[in-house]
Amino acid sequence: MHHVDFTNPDRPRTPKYSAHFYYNVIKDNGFPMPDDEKMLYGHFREDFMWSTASSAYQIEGGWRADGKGLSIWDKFAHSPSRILNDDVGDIACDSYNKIEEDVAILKQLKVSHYRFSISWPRVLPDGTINHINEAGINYYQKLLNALLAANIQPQVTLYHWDLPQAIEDYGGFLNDSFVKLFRDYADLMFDRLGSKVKIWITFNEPIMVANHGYGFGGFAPGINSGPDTLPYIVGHNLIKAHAEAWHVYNDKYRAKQNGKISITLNSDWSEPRNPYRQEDYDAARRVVEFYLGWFAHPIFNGDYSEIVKTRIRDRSLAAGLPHSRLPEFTPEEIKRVKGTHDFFGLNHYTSVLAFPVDYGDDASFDADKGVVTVSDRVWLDTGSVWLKVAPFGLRKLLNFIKEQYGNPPIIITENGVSEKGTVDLNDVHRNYYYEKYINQVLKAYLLDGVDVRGYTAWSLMDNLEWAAGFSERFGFFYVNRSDPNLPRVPKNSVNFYTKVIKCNGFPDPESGHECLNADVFNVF
Ligand code: GBH
Repeated sequence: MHHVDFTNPDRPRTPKYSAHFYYNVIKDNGFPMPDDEKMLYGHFREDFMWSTASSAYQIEGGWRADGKGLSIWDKFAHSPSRILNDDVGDIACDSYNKIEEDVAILKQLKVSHYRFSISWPRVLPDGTINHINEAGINYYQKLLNALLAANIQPQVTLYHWDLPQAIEDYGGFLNDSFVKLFRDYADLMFDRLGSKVKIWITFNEPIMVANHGYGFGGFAPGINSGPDTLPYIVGHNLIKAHAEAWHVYNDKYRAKQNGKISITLNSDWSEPRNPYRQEDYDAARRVVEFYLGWFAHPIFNGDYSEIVKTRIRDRSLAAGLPHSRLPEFTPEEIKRVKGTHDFFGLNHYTSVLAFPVDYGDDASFDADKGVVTVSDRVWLDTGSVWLKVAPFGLRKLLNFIKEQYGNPPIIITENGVSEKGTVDLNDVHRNYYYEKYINQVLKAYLLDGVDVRGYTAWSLMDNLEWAAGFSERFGFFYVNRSDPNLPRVPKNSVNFYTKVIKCNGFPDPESGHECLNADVFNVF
């Protein structure tokens, strides 16, 4: 357990990681359950928003129905080898034709809210307000009416990755004119749908758009020609577009419609790989600072964070460039962007262990971050390689947001787990995941005073998991794809989530609280 330096006459002993591990076993006299893994009993605020989510391209289908324009995902999916098994979203879950079925399963879940996204090219086929597709707007009108009739409040995302291809043909997010195009689209949606919507989300997970879409190219539009600069330009325009949409809502619609509008950011939580090494702490911090802070810092605190600015500038100058590869905001822009939030929308799935790595001359987002991440081998696997079960990370991330971004109201807009392979409706792994993660949210709320307003489970039903196609399934409802009617079949977790909702959390089983033996829908 100790390394001995045999080249040194003093034979110095240096503890290895195993020495620290054994030290803790002795100190704890075995393996007691750590406090943060024990269940906490209690409930959330009375008006807590219990939701589940989907997104347009992943569920709607109807890819060319009634005048819809093509999106970058339509084109991407129809290009060879971009999506596993060459799956496409042409039909997906056919939600375009199944409003009734979708609302029925939402009612079965007993959620108070439903988060879905609008397909921009469905309502504006060429991306601009020069041509409005009324049939597309009509679909969302009908969906909203059906939800409200079922007493389910909508949470509407304007952009969940399906950019009109017509806009991409002019450079997409790389073209400054994107800012105005998005503002006009948002304005139209507030005007036409806003009387029925109290929660708006401008963008879902900007980092995925910037980094996967225009950095590695694993997501549409699949661009990987300039990973050193393009993601930063995309991110910059996206932040400005978000701010403009927020201002339109604030100036023109808020007084009358009385809703809230913000952005949804995603982040892993990160711990140091070696908890005895300061460099690993710094690396772990950089993971969250680059992931979440890239967007959260300008919007909540003003401008990019010093950590992000300094690293990208230093690495740019060291490579002989005259200025940083990260664009700069003007002082007016900093002011215009800062404060454009009514809540913090958070997507979170997993945690990582970080350590620093020098990427040398390589110039990209990952190289600028200068970190490699791995998983702890004790974290459970799921149906997605990137997703390991590490519930404690959600509580830590919520606390990080509280401390770094001024204690904002937080809506968790996604959290969930996948399976793949053989279909088994008895998805006990999903019950386990939700129980442990939601309980960490309860701890953040009750013990740490984090202002959590809502929780959203991803996803309502199995759907097109982007580049992984239909192979990874996150749903409460299994969609039988071999039946042309695409029936939604409840998994066991429907029952579990319904009970958590009914109890508004986790009452002490000893309390005999009525929700515990409530007559919730039984799947089996
Ligand atoms: C969310 O992204 C999305 O908002 C949602 O649409 C999606 O269905 C859900 O999560 C589940 O993935 O294959 O190693 O390149 C979460 C962020 C984006 C994380 C894709 C994993 C793929 C990693 N995810 N990413 S990799």
